[in-house]
Order: sequence, then C-alpha cells, then structure tokens
Amino acid sequence: PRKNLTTSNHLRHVESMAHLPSGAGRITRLNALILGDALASEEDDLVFPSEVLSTQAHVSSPQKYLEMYQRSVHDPSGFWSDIASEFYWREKWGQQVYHENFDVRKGKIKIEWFKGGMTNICYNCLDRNIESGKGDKTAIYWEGNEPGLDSSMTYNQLLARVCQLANYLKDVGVHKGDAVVIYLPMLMELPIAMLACARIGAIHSVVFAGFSAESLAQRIIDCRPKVVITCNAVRRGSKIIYLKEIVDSALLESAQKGIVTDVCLTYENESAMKKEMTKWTKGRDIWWQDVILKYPVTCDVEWVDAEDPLFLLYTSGSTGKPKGVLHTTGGYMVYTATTFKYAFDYKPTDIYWCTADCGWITGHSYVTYGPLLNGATVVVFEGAPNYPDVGRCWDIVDKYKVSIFYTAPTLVRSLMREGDEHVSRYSRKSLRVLGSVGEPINPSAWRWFFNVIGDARCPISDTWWQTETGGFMITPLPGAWPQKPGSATFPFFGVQPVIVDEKGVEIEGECSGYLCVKSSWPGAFRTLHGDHERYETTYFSAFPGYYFSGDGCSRDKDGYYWLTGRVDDVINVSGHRIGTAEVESALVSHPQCAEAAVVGVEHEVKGQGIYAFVTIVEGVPYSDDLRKSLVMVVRNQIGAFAAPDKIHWAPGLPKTRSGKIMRRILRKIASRQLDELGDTSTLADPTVVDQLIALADC
Ligand code: 6R9
Repeated sequence: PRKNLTTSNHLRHVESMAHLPSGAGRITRLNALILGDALASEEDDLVFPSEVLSTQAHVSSPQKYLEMYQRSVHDPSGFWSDIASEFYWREKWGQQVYHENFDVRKGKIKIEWFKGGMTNICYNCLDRNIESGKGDKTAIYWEGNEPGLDSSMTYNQLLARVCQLANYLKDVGVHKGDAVVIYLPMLMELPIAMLACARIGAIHSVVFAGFSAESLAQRIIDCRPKVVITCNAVRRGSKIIYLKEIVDSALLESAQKGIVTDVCLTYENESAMKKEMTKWTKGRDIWWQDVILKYPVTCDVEWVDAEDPLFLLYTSGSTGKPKGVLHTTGGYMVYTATTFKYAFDYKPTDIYWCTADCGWITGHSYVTYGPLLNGATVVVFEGAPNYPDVGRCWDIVDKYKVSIFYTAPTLVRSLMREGDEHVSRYSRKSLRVLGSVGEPINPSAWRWFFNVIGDARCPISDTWWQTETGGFMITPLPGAWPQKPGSATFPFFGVQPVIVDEKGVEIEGECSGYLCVKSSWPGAFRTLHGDHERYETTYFSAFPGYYFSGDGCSRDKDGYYWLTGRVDDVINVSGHRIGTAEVESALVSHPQCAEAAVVGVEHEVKGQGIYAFVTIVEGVPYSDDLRKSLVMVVRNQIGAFAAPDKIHWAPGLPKTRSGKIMRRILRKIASRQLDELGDTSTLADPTVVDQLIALADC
C-alpha cells in the first residue's frame, strides 16, 4: 500500500502556475540580464516556452502535467501498466503491477515492477519498431573522430548486426544470466554489444573506456564475465588510446586473482590502429571482424522476466570500492522510454544527439535504450567536442540536423569560454530542445546555453537523476511550464521527492535539506551486485522510510527544485562521480605517500576539481617530480579523469582526538576561505592548520 498522499507543496504551486500566461518566449525578468547574476534573484526568472512548442508538446500545460502527475502517484499501477502495455510482452505481468518495501524498519528493501511479465528489451528496441514499419529508418548516425569519417545504420541493419553478435556470444557459451564486460569507445559496436547481450539475457557491464587497467580489473573480478569485448585502439582528438593493451593488463591482473576470462573479442578499429600492430594472446583473443560476419543475421530472443537483471554499472560511493548498481529489465525499459519521450518532447521526426559516453548511465538510458525504444534516430559521436576545433558540436548539429541536443554543463562552460563566434558561424536552426545532465547547471551557463546555442528558442531540460535511479527524476517537460535557469523544476511522473532535515523529518514549503524519494518508481535499481546489505545501508538507512540520493536540494517559493550538489564524500568532476576515498586509496599506494585526504573545490569549467592533501613519509623532500608521480598513480589506478588538480603538501592532517579527519576544515583551506575555518579547538593538534595554510601555495 502507498503512503498517504497529501497534496504536496509543489503540486499546489503548479496549480497556481496553471493560470500564468504562456508564450512570452524570452526571459521575462530583463533586469536579471541587465544587472547580472549577482543582484537579481535568480529564482524569480521565468523563461516561457514558445506557444508553438507548447501547443504541439506531449504535455502542453501545467494543468495537463498536474492531471498526469496526480494519476501517476495516486494510481501508479494503472498509470504505469497503461504505458507498459504499449510494449511487447510475451506474457503479461502478474496481478500485482509493483511490489515494494521501502522501509528498512519493516525488513529487507525490495522493489519489483511487472514481475511475472516476460519480455526482452532488445526485441522492444528493434524487432518491435521494425514490425511497425521503421525498418528502413536510420537508427544510428555514427560520426568518427576525424571529420568526414562517418557511417549510419537503419533499424533493419542494426538488428542484423546485433543478431550476429548475439549468435556468436551464445556459441562461445554465454548463457542467460552470465556477465559480459564491454570496454569500448563510442563506436556503433558499443550499443550493438549492449543490445546483443540483452537479446540473449546476458548481463552487460560496460566500463567507461577512460578507466585504467586496475579499475577495469577490479570490475572484472567483481562480476566475473565470460567474455570481454573491446577494440584495439581509438582516436580521441589528436590522441590515440591503446585500449587492448589496457584490457591485456586488466585480464592479467584478474587472472592472477583467479578470475580467468576465456574470450577477449576485439574489434579492429582500423582508423586508429591496424590489426597487425596489436599484441595478441592466442586462444583467448578473437578479432570481431574475423568471426561475426559468419553468423546468421537472425537470432531468437531469450524471453526474460521483468525482474531479471539487464545490466550492472559500477559507480563511485563514499567508500573505496565501486558499487555494482543492478538494473532489471521491465521497469527500466518502461521508465527510460517514458522519460525520454516526455522530457525531450520526442517526436518521430527528431534527430537526437546525446554527448554522453555509453560507459556512464546517461549513455545506457539516453544513448541506447530510451531513444531506441522510441524508434528514434540517434547520433553516436566517437570524438572530442573540441577537435579539430571548438565548433565541432555545431558542425555535427548542422550536418545531421540534430533537433534534440543533450549534454553536460561542463561542456557548456568550456565552450562558453571560447566565445560566441564559434557558435554563431553555424546555423543550428534544426535545434528544438536542449538538455543538461550530470551536475547542477549554474544560471550563467544556463543562459548562455539558452541564448547563444539555442537562440532563445529552445527550452532546456535540466534533468536530475543518478546511476541508481535509471532515468530522469526531476526534470522540466518542454512546453509544460516556464523554466527557471538553474532549476531542474518538478518531479517526473510517479516520482515523489521530499526534502528532509538532519533528523529525517520531511520539510514542507520553501526549504533546503537532503533530497530523498518516498516510494519506488519503475526505473529504480534493485540492489548492489553481491551486496544487498550495502544497498540498504547506503541508500535506505540514513533516513529510514526513504531512498536517500546523497544530494542536497532546496525548494523555492514557487515549488521549483534546485539541486545543490553532493552532501557525501563524492566529488562531481565534469559530471563524473568520483569517491574521495578512491582517490585517497590510490594516493596512499604510492610508496612515498604516508596519508592523503581529498576534497572537492569549485572549478570554473569542471564544476568541481580534485584537491588532495598529502602527507609524505619522513625524510622525503617535496618536489615537482614527486607531485607528478602522485598524480600518475591516480591516473593509473582510476583513470585520467580522476587526476588531482592540486597536491597540497601536508605535514599533518587536522584530526579530532579520536583520529577522524576534519574535512570541513580541509574544504575551507582548499577554497582559501581562511576566515571561515570555524572552531579548531577540538583538533588533536590545532597547529597543523597553520602549517597547512603556510604551505598552501607551495
Ligand atoms: C545521470 C548522472 C549522479 C549525481 C547526482 C547529482 C549529479 C546529475 C544533475 C545533477 C544537479 C542535475 N547530477 N544530474 N545535479 N542537476 N541535472 O549524472 O548519474 O553519474 O550517477 O551522477 O550527479 O549530484 O547525485 P551519476
């Protein structure tokens, strides 16, 4: 049974917004633009969707949203089963549409949606769309790193490629429930590999191809794949990355720990590296191109239960070991498809481009599954947004007539620095809806994105969600209501966010606190691989009765939600989640590092930067070489994206008498807010603070 629903605060506000006029087109509070961010109250800016966009939108008004939202929370079974019925189910789910225990005090946390229903997400992405006449529609436009290098694939062609790989995987002994690790860059083969696994009921675990050999090995050891899929190398910008070599060392390391992978299927990415140059382990390594084409282009589907696992994706938490977030099939399918459709106001004529890599959740839900479930045309880009120059994104937008463009604030900020002229020399008139994800988007970046990229014409869907949530949780619906630059606006259908205080008490009205969710939604993760207890303690124990997101949040007087960033020991660098503990454990593995404490600091482009306080072993002098080798250790153990921006020499760390590092003080030192250090008298040795300050610019 559902918790009692009072009309929550945001609904009352949306109700009052229902009377607002629409169609104003631009930012209404001109004084905000004239006075700049500092003086005008950002919360008061309202940006209205154009009348044309609104009238044609799936959700065209606050009233319409309200009707749908209310049904979704009062009658989740009815709401979601109506939507689920639009997909193909071999067998319909049982009588109960969903089942949940969200309260640790009442026993094991359990979430199930559409249990007993038999389906297949690959079938729903491909076969179902082909049967409804989309076989010759372009499924993927692939744009290579080098301009001019491109290709495309229709739904029919994609299905054939997926089936060939699926047949191969079955042939080498991959069965339903087996894990397959995918370590590929943004080639078409990446979504193909995901879909092939899904087709045969295998569990894919994509590892972002920027992770180091050690991180890859750690994931291989945790999920024990039958097969690892990779390619020999990739070009990103002017660099070449030799992925197969990274896989070789990861497989060596995992084999030493007793986890042996039988097959390493390697795609020859000819544009980066020739076959002949690639190191080879006979018996284990197989060239993709040598085997796949021999297999039939049709492959029977493995029908799976809605609650059978679809994939594992590792993400960082506040302790050292990455967490294997597990998503199942049915609820995830229904949820990613629905959120994609509404949050981007997707129409069959749209051309959609999401700049995220499939190695992250955004690439799972909104490069592969959500769009393909809707029969969309997706752009997959192999390269870097600043190569060969900083206009590349708009070149691609014009080339493919992209109408929905979804990216991260860090990219917006980095392009904003380069100046408007790199944007304005491209047409961009195909753009209709913009999207943002990964971290809070600051209002000035929002405005630049809106005014310069979107020519003040395209609403921005600032989508708040997480690896754990599977899909969008708080997001604008373009056309439904006015936006506020920097606010993710209101919850998606079926999502009941609450803001709680330290004691876990829900706060109403205008407030700030910890962002929690009150009940389950179909796309929610079901467990952490092999560690249900950690699942319960990390997410459901902090505030019993709720899912705790780890984010801080405030709600303004109009009921809009404003995300304020992580409140745990997770740093968000360019939209990538990095656990401070992971970086610390990499640093202390350096023979000359005695102790390390890592905090996040504000960074103009990356959102947050990594700031590391490092104590080195007695007698070793500080040097630039040592600094470099410390950074190197982190690059090697985690990946280049986790490299510390600053190493701050620390003769000692501020600790309480019980030995706990006081990160609050370190954060203030890192951000040079030295007059806000607060009470340091409880420290075991208060003089370390002065020593740290003295070494700040060394
Ligand atoms: C999808 C994704 C999740 C964390 C999340 C939050 C931050 C993501 C955001 C946002 C403010 C947004 N985050 N989107 N913060 N506004 N629109 O990024 O998943 O990699 O698991 O990161 O990212 O802090 O808790 P993931």
